Amino acid sequence: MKTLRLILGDQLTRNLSSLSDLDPAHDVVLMVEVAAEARYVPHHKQKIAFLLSAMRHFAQDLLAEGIQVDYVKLDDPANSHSFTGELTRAVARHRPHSVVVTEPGEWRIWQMMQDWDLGCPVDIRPDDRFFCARGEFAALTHARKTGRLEFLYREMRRRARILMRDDGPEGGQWNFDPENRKSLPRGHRPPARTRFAPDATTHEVLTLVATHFGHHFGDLEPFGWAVTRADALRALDHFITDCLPSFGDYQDAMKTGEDLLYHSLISPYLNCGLLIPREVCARAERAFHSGAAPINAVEGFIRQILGWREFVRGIYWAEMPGYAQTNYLNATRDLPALYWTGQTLMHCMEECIGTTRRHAYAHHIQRLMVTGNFALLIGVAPAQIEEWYLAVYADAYEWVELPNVHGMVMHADGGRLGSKPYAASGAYIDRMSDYCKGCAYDPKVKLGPKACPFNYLYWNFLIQNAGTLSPNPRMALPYRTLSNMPPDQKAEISRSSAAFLAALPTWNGTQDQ
Ligand code: FAD
Ligand code: DLZ
Ligand code: SF4
Repeated sequence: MKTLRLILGDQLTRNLSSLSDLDPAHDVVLMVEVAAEARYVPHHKQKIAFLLSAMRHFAQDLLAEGIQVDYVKLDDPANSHSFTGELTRAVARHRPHSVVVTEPGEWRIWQMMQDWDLGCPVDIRPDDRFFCARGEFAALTHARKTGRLEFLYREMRRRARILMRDDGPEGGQWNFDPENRKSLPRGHRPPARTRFAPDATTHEVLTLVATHFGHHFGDLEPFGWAVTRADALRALDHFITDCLPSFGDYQDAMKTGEDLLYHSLISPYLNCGLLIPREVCARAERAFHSGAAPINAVEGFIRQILGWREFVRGIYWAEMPGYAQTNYLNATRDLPALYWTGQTLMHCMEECIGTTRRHAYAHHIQRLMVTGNFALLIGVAPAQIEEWYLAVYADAYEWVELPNVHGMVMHADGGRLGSKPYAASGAYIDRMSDYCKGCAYDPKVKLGPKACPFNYLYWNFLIQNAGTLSPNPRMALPYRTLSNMPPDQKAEISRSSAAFLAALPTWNGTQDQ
């Protein structure tokens, strides 16, 4: 009996649930390049190229294994450019007994699957690449209003027996964060990073992307992402050997001209299936046991994957579709044009948008405390800043982008993900980076034309949202400071903020630049 097995672009692993019982003699694997997926938000050119090239390489690997693959290319004249359209056409071509697919990463595709009427049964299987199944998150974190991330993380560590010694945590602590978060010493040079030269398949895809999506945001070349599992494993090895030992120390640091620091750069691979979370955690744990990396680095790294990554996915599936609709702080401002153009006198924003444009990548603190913090402080409409984050990063899929932006950055979920907004003034950016040294503004100046905009925008944000945020016990300290502030200083903060915001161009709605 013939089964048609649809593999989506973020499901590029041979160990996928939808391939587990594949019968090479009868079954057909379907993979489709569809413009709808590149355009539902205007994805960064490198993101589209990365995924299409990884899909084509994965199809080549399956063919080499003797598996029948029906691969529809983007420039196929008969391509309907949607998952439903291509699956319907493939069912007509192959007349399968059934269709098998692994559950998708995004709600909109999940909804699409519920509406499929293909004339044969459709088996939608769980995605077992994650540590925590979609259905068990709510039960695991139920009845916990605070500390849900920490609870889930410890539970996942116990269950997977990662960094455990007998029944307790390796090193005697679950969390080594207090040892992390150093700023980079003056003159310190992080290691050069392994990049991968495009092969013939990638070159073909780069031309395709330049032709069809040349007007999208971001540089297409130089392109250095791994597009095969073998190269993704090489990238992981390079990280473990050269970067993991210092990952914890400099996890939150930012430095002009150093876009990548000690970060792993593996999120695009984890999210599309080239790497599996379990193997990455196991590899990091081995580095600790062999003495190659200290516990603060290894625990800090594993917590990002076993803790945060699982937690945001759990929130997404527990709360969608309503999650995306909330707007706790009633933020309505249009996205400033500088997010797309990178043109601004704020050096920190210029750097973080610059790395985004060059690499389809920025590290966590750049996303959270610079571009995210700015959007929070000026009250950008959540849907607009969410679309930007979903479009510009090679690792962005809604299940992981939305909770990070809607919840962690914008506090639009009223605290479902984090108990308070990560609002910060210029002092934080000055402490964790060297950005302020090259800036037109001064982080030590609070008001007036030389003042760092983050300084007055921070207090303006607290003033504007006092009704909603001041009752939050975790916001008690800044609101106490605000209540002791002289009225004329508050008035000046409001004036400086209004003048700054009035001069901030908004986006005209097209991606052409
Ligand atoms: P490292 O710093 O080396 O961390 C290791 C791994 O931990 C990452 O590869 C990632 O898989 C995981 N991780 C770390 N933090 C998080 C987190 N908060 N949520 C989920 N996984 C995490 N991550 C995405 O994968 N896709 C996104 O679309 C995305 N959007 C984000 C938007 C905002 C506003 C913020 C604040 C964070 C976002 N993140 C997203 C999380 C994080 O910034 C990226 O995973 C990380 O920067 C990827 O780089 P890296 O692989 O070098 O990570
Ligand atoms: C992001 C993306 C892009 C740009 N193109 C494709 C594609 O042509 N074919 C495909 O199968 N998947 C693509 N994807 C990834 C999908 O958007 C992703 O699989 C769904 O959003 C489910 O998470
Ligand atoms: Fe950013 Fe303010 Fe520092 Fe300039 S002074 S780099 S705007 S934090």
